[in-house]
Amino acid sequence: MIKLYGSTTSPYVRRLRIFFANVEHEFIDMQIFEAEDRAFLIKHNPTLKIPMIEDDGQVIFDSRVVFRYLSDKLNYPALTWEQENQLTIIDAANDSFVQMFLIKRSSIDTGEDKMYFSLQRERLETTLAELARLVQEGEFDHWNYPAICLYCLLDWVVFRELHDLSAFPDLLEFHDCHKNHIEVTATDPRA
Ligand SMILES: N[C@@H](CCC(=O)N[C@@H](CS)C(=O)NCC(=O)O)C(=O)O
Repeated sequence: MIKLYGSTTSPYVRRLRIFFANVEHEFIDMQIFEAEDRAFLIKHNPTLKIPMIEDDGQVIFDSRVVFRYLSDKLNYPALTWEQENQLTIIDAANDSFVQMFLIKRSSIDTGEDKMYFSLQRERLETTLAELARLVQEGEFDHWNYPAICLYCLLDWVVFRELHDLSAFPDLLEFHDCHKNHIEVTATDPRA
């Protein structure tokens, strides 16, 4: 059986848990900043990031590659180039949010006027604005993998109170519209 290593709060893990909803798998909930699980990660995954999977001895790192691996295995259609770009935009925003979150958890003031922080803030504005435009154009009307990834990003931002999304009503509406899927409620990090 496929083993999915992750945590209940990571938006990158949650997208796979939702995508894996109909695939038999074991979910291993890790505390990656605590000694025992960190030692496991160091041994098996040099990126020291979750998610990762293990399937029949094959270890795969990175949500995007795991998605590709599983799509191949299940004969799902590949993403279009437009969808690949949508994922890149979602991941760019997600990575910047993760960085800012970890910096804040290191007790550093991310509001400071520093180049690194302005680059992240600028990227968050451009990526969120583009995602809002794509939502408005109907690009996320189907509950497919890119839409799942967008939902997980937005719900994590709301859950961790990382950004005021009120300037992006389309994103808030999209978020609200998808909150009741069974696989979404089953993976709610607040539960
Ligand atoms: N590109 C990776 C990003 C994964 C990622 O950033 N995961 C975070 C958790 S949300 C992590 O493990 N961070 C640990 C760290 O940065 O030290 C993916 O898509 O899987």
